[in-house]
Amino acid sequence: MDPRYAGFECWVAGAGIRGMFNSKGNTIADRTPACNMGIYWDGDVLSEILNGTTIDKWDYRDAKSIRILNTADYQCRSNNGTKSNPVLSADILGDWREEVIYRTADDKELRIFSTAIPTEHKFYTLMHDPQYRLSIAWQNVGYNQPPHLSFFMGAGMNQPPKPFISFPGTAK
Ligand SMILES: [Ca+2]
Ligand SMILES: [Ca+2]
Repeated sequence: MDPRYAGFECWVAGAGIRGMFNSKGNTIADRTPACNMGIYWDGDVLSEILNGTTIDKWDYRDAKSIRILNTADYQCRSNNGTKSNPVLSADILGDWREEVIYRTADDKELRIFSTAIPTEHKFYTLMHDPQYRLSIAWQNVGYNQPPHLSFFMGAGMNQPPKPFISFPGTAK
């Protein structure tokens, strides 16, 4: 979320530990976002924040979240009480950015949200990564947690490895 530091950022909720940390363990911000899961939503390779029914962009200069989308504006609700998950977040359509699925408040529909923001980055879909694909399954079989790639995606990333995937009935 913060391109000034290599690797991921982390923080803790409810343990009396304040601030955001970089991958070296150094404090890089006093404030932290309300965050349940990450999501690759806009055009850059930084992760956005998926929390409840909302997707936010972390403004690392001012250490605050900026709202991109609130699916509650489209009659959607999160699941699982205080855990507040979507039905699913996953790269299931289109390019490598992730989509997110919610139920409607009346439980009669599933609604799929997909980014409309252009990107300059051209990657294989995230579902081409076997670890990510497995992550999508584990979201739905236990205590919901966000999917993770087997390679680093973020500022300063290398080109992702070419997927080692073949289709049934084809040689390669
Ligand atoms: Ca992004
Ligand atoms: Ca996608």
